[in-house]
Amino acid sequence: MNFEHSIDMKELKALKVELTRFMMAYKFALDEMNTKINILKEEFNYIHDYNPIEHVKSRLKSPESILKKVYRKGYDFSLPVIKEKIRDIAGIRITCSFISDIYKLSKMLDNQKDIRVVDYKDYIKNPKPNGYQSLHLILEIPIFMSDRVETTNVEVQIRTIAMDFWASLEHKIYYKYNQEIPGHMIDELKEAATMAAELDRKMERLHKDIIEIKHANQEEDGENMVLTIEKDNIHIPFFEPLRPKK
Ligand code: 0O2
Repeated sequence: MNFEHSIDMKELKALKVELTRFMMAYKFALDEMNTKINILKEEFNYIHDYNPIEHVKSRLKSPESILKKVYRKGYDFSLPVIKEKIRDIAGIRITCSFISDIYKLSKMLDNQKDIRVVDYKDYIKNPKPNGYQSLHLILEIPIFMSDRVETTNVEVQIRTIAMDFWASLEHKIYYKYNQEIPGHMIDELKEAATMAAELDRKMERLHKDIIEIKHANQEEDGENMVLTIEKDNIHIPFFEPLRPKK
């Protein structure tokens, strides 16, 4: 009996190690993606002089939620099947300032050599019947572990502040009413989604106008060139070839 018990414990320990390594790959995938997104954000901020990314939130799906999803979808309870079928174990939600930023950002991610976009769902051009809008990407990225390279899926949802506001309220209502939302609320939510989309379009138009005015007013400032990287100012000495042409 003691012998049997020790075998069980060994198996349990092995399972724990296997599960931990499985989840770790997704945690590293999130770390890697967060670094990539931060670099894009800082570079974009510098080039275009505004911040396209308002907020980034990442989460690992809990083992309980993963198992619930496996059960709900009727998949086999095995790690290779879970890895192949459940593609949102690592999830990142990016909130952008404007709709055009969403597409710029998704293109920038797509252009990265080590990222492969394996699925692309545009719920902005084609909103869901309930009004839900967002751009969904499933990415595949390599994670370099000590003894192997693990190709890992990450789900990226990119949306504007208005879309995010709508989705979080809808999510709350959905759970509050236990998935049976009263008819008048469904209509009102849809109306709110249309208004949110109109607000996004208006804000984008205003933003474009502001940028145009800014460019028109920009003074030529060749004699005072300072590069600011993080908090360090690097002064470029003025000499003739750098003088801006009139
Ligand atoms: P959670 O807790 O946010 O992760 P999938 O079920 O993922 O295999 P599906 O249904 O094709 O495949 O995925 P889709 O359409 O890309 O949507 C997945 C995620 O998008 C959801 O994850 C939500 O986060 C979000 N989403 C999709 N539709 C809606 C919606 O109508 N309202 C809101 N508020 N969010 C939505 P999960 O797994 O449902 O939940």
